[in-house]
Amino acid sequence: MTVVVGTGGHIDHGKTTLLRALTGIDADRLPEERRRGMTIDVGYAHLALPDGSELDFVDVPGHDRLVGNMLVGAGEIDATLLVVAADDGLRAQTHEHIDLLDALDVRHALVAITKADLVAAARTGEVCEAVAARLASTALAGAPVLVASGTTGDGIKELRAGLVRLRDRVLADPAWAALSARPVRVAVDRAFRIKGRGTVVTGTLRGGAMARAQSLRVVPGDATVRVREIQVHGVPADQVAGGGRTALNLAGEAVAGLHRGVVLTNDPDVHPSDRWLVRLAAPVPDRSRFRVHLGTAAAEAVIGRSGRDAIDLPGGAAAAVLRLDASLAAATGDRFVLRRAATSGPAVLGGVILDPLPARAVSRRRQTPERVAALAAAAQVGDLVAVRAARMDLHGIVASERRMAPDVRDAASAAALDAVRAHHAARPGDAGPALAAVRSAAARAIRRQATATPADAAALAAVLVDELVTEGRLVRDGDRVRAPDHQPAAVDPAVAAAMDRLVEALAVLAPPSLRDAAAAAGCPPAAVRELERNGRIVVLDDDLAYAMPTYRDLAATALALAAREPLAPATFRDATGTSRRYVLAILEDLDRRGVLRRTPTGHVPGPRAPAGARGET
Ligand SMILES: Nc1nc2c(ncn2[C@@H]2O[C@H](COP(=O)(O)OP(=O)(O)OP(=O)(O)O)[C@@H](O)[C@H]2O)c(=O)[nH]1
Ligand SMILES: [Mg+2]
Repeated sequence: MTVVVGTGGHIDHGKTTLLRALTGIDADRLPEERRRGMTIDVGYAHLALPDGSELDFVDVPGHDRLVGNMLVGAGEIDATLLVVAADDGLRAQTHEHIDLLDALDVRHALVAITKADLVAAARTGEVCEAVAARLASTALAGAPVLVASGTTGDGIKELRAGLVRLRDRVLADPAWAALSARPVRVAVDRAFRIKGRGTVVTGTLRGGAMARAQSLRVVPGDATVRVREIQVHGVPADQVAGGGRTALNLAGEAVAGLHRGVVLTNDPDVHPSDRWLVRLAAPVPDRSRFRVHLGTAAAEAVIGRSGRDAIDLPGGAAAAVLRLDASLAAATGDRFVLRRAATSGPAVLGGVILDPLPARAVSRRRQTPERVAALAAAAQVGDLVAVRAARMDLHGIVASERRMAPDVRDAASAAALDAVRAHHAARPGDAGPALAAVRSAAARAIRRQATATPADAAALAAVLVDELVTEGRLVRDGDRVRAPDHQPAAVDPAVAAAMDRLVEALAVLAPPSLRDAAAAAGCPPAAVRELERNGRIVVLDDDLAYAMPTYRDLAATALALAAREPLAPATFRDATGTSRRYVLAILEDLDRRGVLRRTPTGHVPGPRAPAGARGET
């Protein structure tokens, strides 16, 4: 596991020179950088330590116009090496970089006072004190301050030792262990093509180990790429532990579109999103505009802090919704920076993503200060279990995991039990309502409490009713449900047998006339009505009825055909091997129920067709 240290500090204060003295590597790799003697884009270096491990460096520019590039580097570091020139002291970008590192909550830092060879020791001492005082109120507070010269080499040995101690502090941080337990995530900082080799990207490897031939999602987007080759410091590796700088040679159709800012990951919690619920270090006015920097990406963002989104959090922090002009790869707990070029110097604000996919519609009513504060507290400390619970509480459901917040589950249970009780009250002798009706009642209750698609609500409701049965709060008899204390009136065994015979007679594609079939089975009219009410048969017209399972099959066939192209009666007749009389009655019935819709060219899926059958994906 390799720790990544990012430089910071004012232009020309000696960052790149210091890295060269420490590592022997010139991080200024671009011809223009070498010509002008200044860093323009992020550069990289690494240092082999006596214990055989390595330390990686990201070198950033100090120029005031290149703060965006500074943040590409600072977005994926574990610690910072803040550089201040003894002859110049704290300057504009020293302050700005400190503010940005503080906003990103970079808590591990080492300060190097460079160019000590140019001034008297007393002056160097003053600068040391000034830097320590400036850091006192930031995340970098208490950082050791060392004095060196990048040109004479004085103090470089001590600085290396200081970097080893810095690394050890990072490794001892529980946040580091938590990070390495996460899935793989690489925020791309460079993407380029090498002739004969294809596309190579570089970035800091977050999360656990990565191996050759592994597939990764490209976020944003829905493509995947395959890792063809891994290189660490120019040396091929079959596998790398998390942390550290990595170069990846990638295969897959999406490689051509890779660029700085995209994320390669196998983490299901990383989502492409242009709307985030966030915690800001301090409140800012509704509709203010900022540039947001996250990882190696950036976008323009507008703050939403009106109505439900204007929540104040403990410690002077504030919740807000950020609307971005582009989708970025985001996960709960990610830290970002907001920057605004104000008239009186640049303004910087740090934040944490609370929810990359904030609630919409019905679930928005659940966005209370208490729930958002609970999510913020969990995200702040990176407690993933607590984050999941708090996010479910905020949304009401987690459809993908078929889970509901306790209050939603309670409401849905109450609706299911009420439906059963109401049925028993209306028809005391009846076996109980149909399972489907009870599930529907629960599904409706879920959709009153939380934003859920009809299909998700139905799936959640089905699980819930099963649980109520398991818990003994409901009893299920076939496709009927009843209360545990409900005793249906005993049915005359002779009539029950006649009912069964009739259902069987109607379980064919072309059933006989209902009247004849009932007479043949010995089933009295009241028992026929009972079968219809209980959903065991479907009566299409005075003299045509089907057993329920047969009817369901026919309806499914009709729907499948209609989803492909408008369904003509003759096509349906041929597909089922029945006659015109039957198919017309079935199509009419499905039209009445809204499952199909009649058009001049034939029947098509109707407004109440199950999702997916309407040709929508
Ligand atoms: N005398 C002296 N000169 C130094 C020292 N460190 C850097 N310099 C000189 O200061 C100038 C700027 O050094 P760089 O290392 O490029 O500064 P930088 O902080 O990387 O600058 P940017 O990347 O543009 O922000 C160069 O001419 C260096 O030779 C030092 O310790 N002593
Ligand atoms: Mg430089």
